[in-house]
Amino acid sequence: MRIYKFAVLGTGFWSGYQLAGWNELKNVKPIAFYNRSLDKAKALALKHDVEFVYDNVDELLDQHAAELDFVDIITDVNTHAIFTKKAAARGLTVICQKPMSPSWETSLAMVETCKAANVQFYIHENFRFQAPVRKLKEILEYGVIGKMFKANVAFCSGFPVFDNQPFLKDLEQFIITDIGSHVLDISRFLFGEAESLYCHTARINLDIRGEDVANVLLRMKNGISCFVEMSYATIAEQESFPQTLITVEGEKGTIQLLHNYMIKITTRKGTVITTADPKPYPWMDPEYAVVHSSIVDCNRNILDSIMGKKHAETTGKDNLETMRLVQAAYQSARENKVIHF
Ligand code: 89Y
Repeated sequence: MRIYKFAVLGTGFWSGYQLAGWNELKNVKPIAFYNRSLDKAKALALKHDVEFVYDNVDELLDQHAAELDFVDIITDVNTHAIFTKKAAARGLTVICQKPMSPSWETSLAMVETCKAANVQFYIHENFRFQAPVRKLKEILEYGVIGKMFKANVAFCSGFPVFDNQPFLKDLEQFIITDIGSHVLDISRFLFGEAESLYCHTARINLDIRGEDVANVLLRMKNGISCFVEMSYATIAEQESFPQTLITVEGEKGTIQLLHNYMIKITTRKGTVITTADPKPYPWMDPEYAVVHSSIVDCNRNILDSIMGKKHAETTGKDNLETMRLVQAAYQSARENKVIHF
């Protein structure tokens, strides 16, 4: 069995789960870690039996490029472009966490840099791989609710997200990049591409720099009107973090993805209920269950592509369309206007 070797760039909060996700796939092995503070890299290396740690990316890449199959960039968004460029310059396949970059121009440049260097470029966009989202898509494809005309995709929470990821507090653009990149991608996954978008934003938590509420109304090319809402300022009777709740209405019925992965399908004949629990893994943090579980499926999809078995869903090129929506949402909110694509 060929073992695919990779380096991890960035060993913060998310990397432990990303590595645990890779461990579930038997033919991959991390061989080197980079982090700007070496101590964190060393601590994670100890856990994953990784010999080489660096606080200088160039050193890592220069010493290991020849044996690496890919790099997995798990740093904060501001460093994605620079690390992608460095890896691509060494001819390495790049996997990069979402959101791809803080701007449309930078995202486009990242895709073009990888294309020019003839290296594969993938975005680790995992929400569309969540078990309930996959199941919802499957049910929609059966056609039970007929022609769809309206949808609501909602990620509204009061979870103390900054405790685990304090750097999110400092982002000038917060929720549309952090969560919008996920839920707008889910909307594309379920309903196809958008033809127009309008967005309102608000900052409710004054301790943070960016917006923590965004309401985006999309007109999809197939006519569906899709309302995508996101908030980290929502005080709800039932906290839903980190679940995306979805309602889709069609001419023959309605499908709802509700709390705890419950799916309700209502037609004129009545309501049928099913569930789609995420696959559990011992390393998952129960507070992030559905997200952590989807890391494995996203990694598998990308690895299958690296192995030449099938196309990955979340290539850089595909994810550019999600980034287009993210940046259009900011522009729409700033200029209070509908953006047409
Ligand atoms: O960073 C975010 C993500 O990708 O999923 C949830 C999260 O950890 C906090 O918003």
